[in-house]
Amino acid sequence: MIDLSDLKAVKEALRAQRIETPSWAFGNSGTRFKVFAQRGVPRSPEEKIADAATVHRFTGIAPSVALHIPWDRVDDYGALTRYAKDLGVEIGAINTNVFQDDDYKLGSVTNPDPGIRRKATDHLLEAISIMDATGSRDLKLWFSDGLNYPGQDDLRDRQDRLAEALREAYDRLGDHQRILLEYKLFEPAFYATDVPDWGTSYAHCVELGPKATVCIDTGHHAPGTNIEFIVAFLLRQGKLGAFDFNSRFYADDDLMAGAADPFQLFRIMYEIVRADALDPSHGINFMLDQCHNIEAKIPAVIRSVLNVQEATAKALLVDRDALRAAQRAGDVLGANAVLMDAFNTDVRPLLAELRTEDGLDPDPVAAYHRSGYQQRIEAERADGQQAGWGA
Ligand code: AOS
Ligand code: ZN
Ligand code: ZN
Repeated sequence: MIDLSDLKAVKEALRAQRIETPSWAFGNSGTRFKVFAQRGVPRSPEEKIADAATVHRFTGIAPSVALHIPWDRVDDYGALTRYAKDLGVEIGAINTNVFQDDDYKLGSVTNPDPGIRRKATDHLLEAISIMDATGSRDLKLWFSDGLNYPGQDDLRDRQDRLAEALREAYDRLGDHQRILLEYKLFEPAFYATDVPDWGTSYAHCVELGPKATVCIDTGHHAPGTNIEFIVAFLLRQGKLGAFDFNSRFYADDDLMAGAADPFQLFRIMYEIVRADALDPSHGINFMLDQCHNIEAKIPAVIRSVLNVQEATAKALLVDRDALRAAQRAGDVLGANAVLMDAFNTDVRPLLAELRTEDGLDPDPVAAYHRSGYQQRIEAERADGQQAGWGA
């Protein structure tokens, strides 16, 4: 059993933890079959930011919100940034969208038509200009580009086109800005995807230079993939830039982080702790990328933040000296037991204590329900808008 009495260092590490919420998690979303509308969802980027600020108010560890262009397009990004600041949050990663336009049927930056490639690359450059105005560090790129049929286009030419667009965006980055290149095994393309896996993303990032790093979306792998290995590998190479946390049972389900496989989340967070990469100064952006199709959105985002926090607390509890000793001694069962001991520890009392010490409610979800915020937004926001996916 782990001794929970003297945990000063663990608490300090948890206090420094930061999780970024996605603006699109607060809006209506659904599957390709149906979008179930909810009452009180945001009608504007400002209202999404207000909801993100509410999540931060109850959790204390979610002080930034990622935007998505064009879903969060406004005339004055400086004003939006100030609005966010006044509510106690910052604007985080800027996500691009080169997947919701008829022009992109055959791809965006890898499209065989140079005119369409130009349009897609210009969107990436526009996103960097928005980052200049918001002070954002991260440009997050996910390309839906790919092929449905063998022979449809030239696999290798498409890599050249991708590299060319990435280079143009990279060269436009300011000193403190960087590219996060996300990968995804399949969907919407089914035969071949142009950035299908971490290796492809990693290779492009290496080619680009130090300001390009990989974003791991936990829902974007084949079943059974050992994600913590990818985390460990990329950390060792200094090429892990960010996470899009969410849960998957089958494909890119975008369910709440830590809901489907809390053990996997713990194993991932252990690799982060193992590399001393939890602190924001290390530069990893721990984001959520989720859509709450049937559950209430704000409590679901709060729950997800808490799930990541719980997995982190358990990872911090791993007795690393004992683990290393067992590993060096070749004690297979002993080493495994050290890890499982931490995973099986109930960290909820510790986290409740931490929140109370920091002036937060020990139970953020219950506090949210008591706060009256949900009733207020349901009354104030007559008709919400789509998050974008169902639009
Ligand atoms: C798509 O499957 C990805 O997970 C992206 O991160 C996407 O850009 C994000 O969900 C919002 O645009
Ligand atoms: Zn993602
Ligand atoms: Zn995804």
